[in-house]
Amino acid sequence: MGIPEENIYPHATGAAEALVAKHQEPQDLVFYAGWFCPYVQRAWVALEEKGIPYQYKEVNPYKKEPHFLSINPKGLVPALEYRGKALYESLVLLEFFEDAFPGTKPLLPADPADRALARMAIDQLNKTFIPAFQRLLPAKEPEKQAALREEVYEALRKFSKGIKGPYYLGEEFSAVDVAIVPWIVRDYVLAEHRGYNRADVSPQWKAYADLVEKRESVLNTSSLRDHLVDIYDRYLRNEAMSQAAIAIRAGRAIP
Ligand SMILES: N[C@@H](CCC(=O)N[C@@H](CS)C(=O)NCC(=O)O)C(=O)O
Repeated sequence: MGIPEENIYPHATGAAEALVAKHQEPQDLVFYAGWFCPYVQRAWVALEEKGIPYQYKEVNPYKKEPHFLSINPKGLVPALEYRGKALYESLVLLEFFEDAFPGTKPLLPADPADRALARMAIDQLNKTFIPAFQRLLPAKEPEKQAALREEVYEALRKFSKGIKGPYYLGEEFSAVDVAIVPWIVRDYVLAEHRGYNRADVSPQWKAYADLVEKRESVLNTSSLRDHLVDIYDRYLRNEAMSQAAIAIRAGRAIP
């Protein structure tokens, strides 16, 4: 018996569907992706920003098919194959793109200390905002929602203080923006169901979020909201069976 997530809508829609259609030719880099996944969108936005050639292959990671498990034994998207090697973990993939394609537009600053600062901001996001976002989704009682919403706000206020503007590191869209933007694209779920409001975080946050979600690479890698509703409804009812949902329920770190 499988899990309900095995029946998610099978492919990208809207602008993302058009982009997928342009990336079907065989390439050295095969990108195993799920249209709905924020971690996939990180890697996908980076590929687009850098103009790296890739072949897009849609995977339903909830089905745990043997071929996909042979690429990523954790059974998570995104993953990729590059010249006979299998790689995964969205943030590792961002670093890989920087290292393997040096002639492309950099997403990390040139100065080593500035690179470290960018990585620290990303690390902080992964440890605070993203788990808080994930914990707020299934919270039902109003008091619990208020407390968890505050955790989201606190993480974002801390992040906002570092925004140089208009993007996190200044004039250039960078890996820090890539690492957070998929959750900005999806924060309407918290706004519609959990009382979240960008303006309640801070004016800097609202201006930043309103800007980055309109970036071309972000729009082009976003599917229509229609089929995301099913996925997020399961999170909101606390019935999701993804590895992240199971980890959050058990009080463990998300994989
Ligand atoms: N830490 C991983 C997380 C990836 C992840 O959780 N992907 C989800 C989809 S958004 C997945 O593949 N889930 C399959 C499952 O939960 O079984 C990364 O950064 O790439």
